[in-house]
Amino acid sequence: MDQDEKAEPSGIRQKLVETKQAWARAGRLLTGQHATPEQRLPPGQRLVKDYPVLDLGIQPNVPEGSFRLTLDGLVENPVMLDWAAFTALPQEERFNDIHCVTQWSRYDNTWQGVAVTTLLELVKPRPEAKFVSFEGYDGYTTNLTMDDFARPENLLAHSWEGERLERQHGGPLRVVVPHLYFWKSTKWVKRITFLAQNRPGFWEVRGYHDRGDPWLEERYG
Ligand SMILES: Nc1nc2c(c(=O)[nH]1)N[C@H]1C(S)=C(S)[C@@H](COP(=O)(O)O)O[C@H]1N2
Ligand SMILES: [Mo]
Repeated sequence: MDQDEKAEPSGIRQKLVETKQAWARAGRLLTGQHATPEQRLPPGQRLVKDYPVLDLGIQPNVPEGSFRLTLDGLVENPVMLDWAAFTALPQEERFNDIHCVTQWSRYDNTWQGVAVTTLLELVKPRPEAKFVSFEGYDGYTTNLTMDDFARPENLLAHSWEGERLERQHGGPLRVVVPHLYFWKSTKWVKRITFLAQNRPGFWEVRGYHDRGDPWLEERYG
């Protein structure tokens, strides 16, 4: 395997990726409108009742027994948590709406897991940690600023609507950052790295916006 192949998840649905990249170049789905979160449905979105599945076409099988979550980079206390250690942390619930850049929004989702603020207290990011990079077990990556990650509503979720997250939705563990488009919420999360510099992820290097605020319609960069 050469360096290029290693940098990308293998087995991804290349056609799907190319289509979404072309949409980004063409500014597809943009309405040119802005709104505030008080307007519940962001511009250009439509409400769905089901729960669509969106990923690169690889849904890795990560049994709880072999699950490990690494938090590393610019932190005082880097950790690698197994399933027992993760679920021993204080458990919380969050209730929110989610918004996918491909235009669907889903209201009223209940999640259970560990608050991001709890994890931050555990690892203690250094003051120079201004960005966060995420990696999934499928090789997917994305990025957030520290400010967007540290918000109290954000969760690392193992359950949705009272049941363990299905594998197709990122089980055993996914990130849920509801104030940004859902591509920022890594499924099958494996590693969270704290950085001084921004590190754009899979979609960000393919024309998606660096931040992805749905109410500002930050679909493409
Ligand atoms: N690991 C990983 N996380 C991912 C993705 C992915 O391909 N791999 N896709 C993202 C995108 S584009 C969206 S819209 C949401 C979809 O989550 P869902 O399948 O539970 O609806 O996951 C995000 N997180
Ligand atoms: Mo998405």
